[in-house]
Amino acid sequence: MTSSIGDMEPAEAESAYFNEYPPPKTLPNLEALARAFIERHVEANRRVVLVTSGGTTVPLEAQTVRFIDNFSAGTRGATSAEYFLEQGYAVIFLHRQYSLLPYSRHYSHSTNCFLDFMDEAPPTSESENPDHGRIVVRSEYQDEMRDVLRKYRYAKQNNLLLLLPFTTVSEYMFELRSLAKLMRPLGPNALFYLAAAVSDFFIPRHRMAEHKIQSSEIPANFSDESAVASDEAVASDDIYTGENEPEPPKSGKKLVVNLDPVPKFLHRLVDGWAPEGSMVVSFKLETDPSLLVYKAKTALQRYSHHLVIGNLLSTRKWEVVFITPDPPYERWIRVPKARRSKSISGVEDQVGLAEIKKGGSATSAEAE
Ligand code: PAZ
Repeated sequence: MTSSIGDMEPAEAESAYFNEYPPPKTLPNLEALARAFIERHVEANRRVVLVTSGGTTVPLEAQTVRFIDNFSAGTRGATSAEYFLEQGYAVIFLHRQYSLLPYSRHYSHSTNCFLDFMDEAPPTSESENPDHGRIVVRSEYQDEMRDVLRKYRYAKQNNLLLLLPFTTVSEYMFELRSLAKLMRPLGPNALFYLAAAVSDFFIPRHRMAEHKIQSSEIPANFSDESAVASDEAVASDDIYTGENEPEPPKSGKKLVVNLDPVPKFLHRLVDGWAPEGSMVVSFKLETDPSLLVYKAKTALQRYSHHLVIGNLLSTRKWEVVFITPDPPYERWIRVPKARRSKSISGVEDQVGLAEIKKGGSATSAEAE
């Protein structure tokens, strides 16, 4: 690739990007699962939403030891997927591997260890061995867990939820493109709800180190052949991910990383990949409150889609701003203070999906 992807038109940037990377090995399998899922719901004339969730990684090495990550636990996506299911949608949940999932998020390993919800039941008869008693859900959690379990089972048994993972930004891009194209038969019954935190920068494959980047000089007379075959041994040039720039000092421990912009996939989704008449909702995360509305409005103008939901890192669980092409253009939605308490399982619900009913109006979590 001679010119930078950032300087190209969206369609040109798309082919440059996708030609540079091999598709993920799992893509054919993922496509087969998605095709069958979509066909089933086209037949049932059901609305299908593609929810993206979690952060993408940018590997620094082809055999990846180090990577740059994007912030996102997957709470927004997983919570929203549950609401979509409740509204009668089938959900394709494209998520960062090991991030939060619909329903199980209530009992995740990181915030709410599922073991804390369990107990050993007392023996029900004298003959029952107390050392091999039954494990039960603690009485105070029974109602909430029953509710979650029933909804989870319903979604599973009725094939309403398809879980598809990604890790790197290029996996995400390949999968998003394939899924959007596969969703074409859905037409206006398709909705894209893009809550994933996608890297804006990446290292092009041709500039990426193959092996683990070394922090110290490998001696020139290094000749241990068995070690050379391992991933610990690389030429010291690999420490530098830049191109046409001066070599880094060989003795220094600085790692200079030179990143290219990721092509603006939203352009291609709206203008090319997604079905005619489908709805596209994107999210915008900022940390500087003075930038949020400006950035969200700019995104809406640039990509001409239907809705940008803006949120700030520090307040994202309690307030979001909806930016729309039609009046009221900017609308804040806040969870009232009294409802900001944690649920029994300790996982906060969030603003977001309850307000997006295709063709309907916002209902819940109105501004204070
Ligand atoms: O996954 P989470 O609940 O921890 O965070 C959700 C979020 C802040 C990543 C999401 O609401 C969002 O803003 N996604 C888009 C991020 C972006 O601007 O790239």
